[in-house]
Amino acid sequence: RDMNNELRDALLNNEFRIQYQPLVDAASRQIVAVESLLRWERPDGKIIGPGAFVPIAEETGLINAIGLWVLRQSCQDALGWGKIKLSVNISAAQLRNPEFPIQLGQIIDETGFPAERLDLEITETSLILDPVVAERSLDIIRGFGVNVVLDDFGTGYASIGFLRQFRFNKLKLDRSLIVNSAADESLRAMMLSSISMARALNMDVTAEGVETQAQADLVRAAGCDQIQGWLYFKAMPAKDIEQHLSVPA
Ligand code: G
Ligand code: G
Ligand code: MN
Ligand code: NA
Repeated sequence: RDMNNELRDALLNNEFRIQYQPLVDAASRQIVAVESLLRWERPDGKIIGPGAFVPIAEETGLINAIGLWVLRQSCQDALGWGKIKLSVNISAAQLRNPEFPIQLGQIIDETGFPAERLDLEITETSLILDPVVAERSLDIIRGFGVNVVLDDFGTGYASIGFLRQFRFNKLKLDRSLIVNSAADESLRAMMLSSISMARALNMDVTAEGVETQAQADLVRAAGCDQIQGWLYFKAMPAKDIEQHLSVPA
C-alpha cells in the first residue's frame, strides 16, 4: 500500500502525535512559547519524524487535513498554558489553499484559543510559489490577530523587500546559520545583519537549534529575543510542558 493511504489511515486512527519544543526568552530564560512538532506513531510503536512523511502528504494534498488536525490539537493542548505563545508550522500546500484562512478561523473559534497567542511558521518557498494567494491569506490571518513568522531564515533567498512585502512579525534564524556562526566570521556578520534588518522592520528574532553554551552566548550578544534548541529543551509531550512553565531553564 502506498504511503498516502497509510497516512490517511493514520489520521483516521489517531496515530499522529504532537511534541512541543519550548522557546525561552534570551534574557530571563523563561519559556515564552512552544513550537508544535508533528510525529507519527505507527501501530508497531515506531515513531516517524515529519521529514519522512510531510513531503508526501504535501504532494498528495493530505497535508491540508493533517495540518488542520495539528492546529486543532495544538490549540486544545496549549489553551491552559498561561500566556505562552504557540507556534505551528504551516506547509506551502496549506497556504496555497484558499479555504485555509476560514478553516483557521473556525479552529480559533471552536477551541477558544486566543488568536494573539498563535504564531504560524511559514517558509519562504511557500510564499514564492503563489504570492498573490499567500498575501491575501496572510492578510486575513493577521486580521484575526495571529502572528506570521518566517521560518528557516538564512537557508534561502529572502530579501529585505520580501520581508517588507509579507510583513512578518518574527524571523527564525535557521540552525545552520547558528551552528556555523561560531567558527565562521562572515556567517557571523550575516547573522548580525539579519538581526539588524529584523529590528529595522520591527520583527522579533528567534535563534533555532542552539545546542551549546557558546552558541547561546553568541546569539544572546547578537541581540536575539528568543532561543530555541537542545541546550535548553528538546521537544516533549504536552503532559510534560506544564511542569516546566514556571521555572527558568
Ligand atoms: O521535528 P523535525 O526536526 O523532524 O522536523 C522536521 C521538519 O518538519 C521541520 O522543518 C518542521 O518545520 C517540519 N514540521 C514539524 N511539524 C510540522 C507540522 O505540523 N506541519 C508541517 N507542515 N511541518 C512540520
Ligand atoms: O524547520 P523547523 O525549524 O521547523 O525545524 C524544527 C526542527 O529542528 C525540529 O524538528 C526540531 O526537532 C529540530 N531542532 C530543534 N532544536 C534543535 C537543536 O538544538 N539541534 C538540532 N540538531 N535540531 C533541533
Ligand atoms: Mn519551524
Ligand atoms: Na525552523
